[in-house]
Amino acid sequence: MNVGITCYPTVGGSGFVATELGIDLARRGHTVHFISYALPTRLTHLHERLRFHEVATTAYPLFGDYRPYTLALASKMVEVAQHEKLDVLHVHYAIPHAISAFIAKQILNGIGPKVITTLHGTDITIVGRDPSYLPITKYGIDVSDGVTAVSKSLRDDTIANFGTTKPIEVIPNFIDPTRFHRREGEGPFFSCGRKIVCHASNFRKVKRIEDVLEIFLRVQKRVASRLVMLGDGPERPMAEAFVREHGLEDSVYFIGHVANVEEAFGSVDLFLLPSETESFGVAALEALASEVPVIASRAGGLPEVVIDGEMGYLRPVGDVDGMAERAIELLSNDALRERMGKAGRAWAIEQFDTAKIIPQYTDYYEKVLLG
Ligand code: GMT
Repeated sequence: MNVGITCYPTVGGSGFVATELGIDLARRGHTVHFISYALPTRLTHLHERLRFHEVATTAYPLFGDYRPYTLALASKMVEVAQHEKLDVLHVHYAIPHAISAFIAKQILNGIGPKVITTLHGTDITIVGRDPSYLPITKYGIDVSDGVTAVSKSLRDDTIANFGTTKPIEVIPNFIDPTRFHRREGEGPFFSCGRKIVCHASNFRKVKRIEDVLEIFLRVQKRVASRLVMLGDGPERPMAEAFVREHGLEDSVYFIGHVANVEEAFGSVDLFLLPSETESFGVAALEALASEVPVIASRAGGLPEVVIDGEMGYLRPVGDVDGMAERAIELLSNDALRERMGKAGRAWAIEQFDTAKIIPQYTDYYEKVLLG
């Protein structure tokens, strides 16, 4: 198949998932055309069947600060669909990608690719619910030829928020277990005999970064430990101020964005994801595959990824005391941590192995193509 993929190229789960899907499709013999305003962060892999098409938005004084990206993207989709004979145009994150794809399809007047929209999370639970985007998000979903969601929870939220009757196929996010695995003694954070607690995200409000720090504040009083913060974003200045205020400079490391997260995850002891909401939580899955137990909030799709009491613990959103208590328990008990770590990896492979999930996408493409 010739597959067009549009995603946000920046650091974020939807872009990572879209990029890894594209790379895997290319390895399986499909030709994949990424269409976006910049090269997706994780598209570092060279393959003869992988192409990138940059969307340029020309400046014009009348546009002011508002260059019409949605329209430039639609124009590029038309061009790529025509010249590369796309069978499927798979857009990740509804806003504005589903609408650009719809416009492209209208321009192509029935001879273009089928449009499949994958819903990822905040496009439904936060941004898409905002009155300024709600009608257009619902419309983008309704006019797509196929719609997938990364968890049952997100599918249910979509139906509840938008009242759509569009069938939504649940295809969960996936993991390559050969990339994410335990790296005992070889990771970058092994030092000084302290336990390593880790968080990774884009440091947005929804991640509740302050809760990560509050949990660690309690943990480090009881267990010799360090907190490794991977990623960056709007909440980082607040987090750095918190660390200074509590005198934690020697225990909390802000690493920033890292390209090879697998090396980091393979060498930590515990992963924290206390988000306000999380449609899936790819980072939690990456930790599980690396044999790292996860403590997360019982929110959104996280209970579909982390089984409470088997490979970590789920607590209500904001329950920093409960999460800290469980973190202390896990960090103080090597046997328990190891058992949960192994259970998490086994579950990740059983449920979310790339080898099982990618065929669900190609089967779905074929189903949509058959109409
Ligand atoms: O909001 C983010 O954290 C980024 C966002 C994205 O679309 O880039 O992540 C969402 O999609 C990921 C991939 O499917 C999911 O793993 C995340 O749970 C989801 N984020 C939220 O629901 C908050």
